[in-house]
Amino acid sequence: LRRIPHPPYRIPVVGDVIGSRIRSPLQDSMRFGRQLGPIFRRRAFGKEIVFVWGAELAAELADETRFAKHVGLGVANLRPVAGDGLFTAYNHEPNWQLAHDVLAPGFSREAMEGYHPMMLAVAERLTDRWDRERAAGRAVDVPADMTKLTLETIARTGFGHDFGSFERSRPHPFVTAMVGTLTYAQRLNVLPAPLAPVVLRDATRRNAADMAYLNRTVDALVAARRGTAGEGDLLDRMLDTAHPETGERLTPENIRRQVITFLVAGHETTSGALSFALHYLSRHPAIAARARAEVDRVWGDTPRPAYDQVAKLRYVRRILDESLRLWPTAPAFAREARADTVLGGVHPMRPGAWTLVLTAMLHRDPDVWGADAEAFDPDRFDAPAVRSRPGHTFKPFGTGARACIGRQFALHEATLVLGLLLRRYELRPEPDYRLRIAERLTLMPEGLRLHLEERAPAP
Ligand code: MNH
Repeated sequence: LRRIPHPPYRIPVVGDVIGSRIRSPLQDSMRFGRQLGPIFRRRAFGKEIVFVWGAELAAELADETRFAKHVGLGVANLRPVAGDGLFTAYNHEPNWQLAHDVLAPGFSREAMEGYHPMMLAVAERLTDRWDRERAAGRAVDVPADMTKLTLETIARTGFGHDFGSFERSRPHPFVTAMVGTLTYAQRLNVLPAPLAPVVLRDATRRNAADMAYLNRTVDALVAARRGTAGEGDLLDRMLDTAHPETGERLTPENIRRQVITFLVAGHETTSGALSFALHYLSRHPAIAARARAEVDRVWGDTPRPAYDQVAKLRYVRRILDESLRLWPTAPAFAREARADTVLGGVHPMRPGAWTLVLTAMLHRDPDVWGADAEAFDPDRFDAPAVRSRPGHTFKPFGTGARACIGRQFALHEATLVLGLLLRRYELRPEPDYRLRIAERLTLMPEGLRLHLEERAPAP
């Protein structure tokens, strides 16, 4: 550990508190990373965390023979909510493999094709709303509306449920409760365990109420389905599908955990990714124009693009990739050693020893991304550029066996929505808006509002 640099002003007991703020642990870590280099550590109240963002070290950590997912920090803090659900399960818990095998077909190409009409229907609720806002000359609240969109999408495609988000002026209480538990889980990271119950007494009580609300909502949703035949969505799989080899089924308690997991994991990060992409599009009119031209070319004037027409929006997809490069909305993931090993040839690790990969900084490593790594440029993702980069340098969806199961789902949904929005609107930024990042384990552009204009006719 002594070889690993840490911030210069270390205070006994409390640790590296200078330059640390409770609301921005990630952005603080990014700043420390820039000062301290590709591997560094931070200490708070006796807990020491090692961070890695150098591309070579990160590539080593992606080696599944030496390392595996570590359920720690924010992810572990979500265990009271999500238990042994897919995202928060320990590698050794049998319910991980069981749920993975039962649910993976829900993310196959055929399944995605089935979701496509529902995704489109939800996206049209969004454009209806935005048409009204545009007509009224009102700016739109981007993160709020993207959250409505992505929550309705996962609820409908996965669970045949309608939260009615677009009919509400305030966020659905499910979202408020979810944001509450995510924020709480992040706060626990920053505070020492013995202090948390005292400092966070009110927050802890609110968190218990939030968790109870999430459980009630999900239990009602599951109860409504039991005994009726759904249309083969994720919930049907959870309720009815036995493991193809062992014949095992998910237990009711585990189903509750999975439903919460998918409702949360399935919308919060996609919502952020869409919001960042819209921010950058509003700031780069030439890039927006090029994307719009692609949408016109690939979609023609079909009002409802078909499933196959979405993946053909290659440039729109690069805009998403580039947004996820700069602001990977799940900004870090943890890796633990499977056996005694030496990271980078100099840092010995015992079995179970872990480190946090700072994706948001890995995606800015100048050795990989160049001196202009901070600049938004979707051409970094054209085929020759991708081929010329070393492996394991772009990791917005994590890595290995425990990487994101919803990756294709998110990319299809987000590409479809960006295509529809680009085709319909010119996006104008608020003149004095400066990108600010809200952190609650995930990232979101705070206070982002855009003005919509009817798009200029194609030349
Ligand atoms: Mn998703 C795991 C990022 C969309 C469901 N997701 C992960 C991980 C990252 C991630 C990173 C790995 C975390 C870790 O190693 O600890 N996910 C994203 C991003 C988006 C996203 C950036 C959107 C953009 N995720 C989605 C969607 C769904 C989903 C959509 C569901 C429909 N994600 C999951 C689940 C896991 C996961 C479930 C856990 C998988 C496992 O461990 O088996």
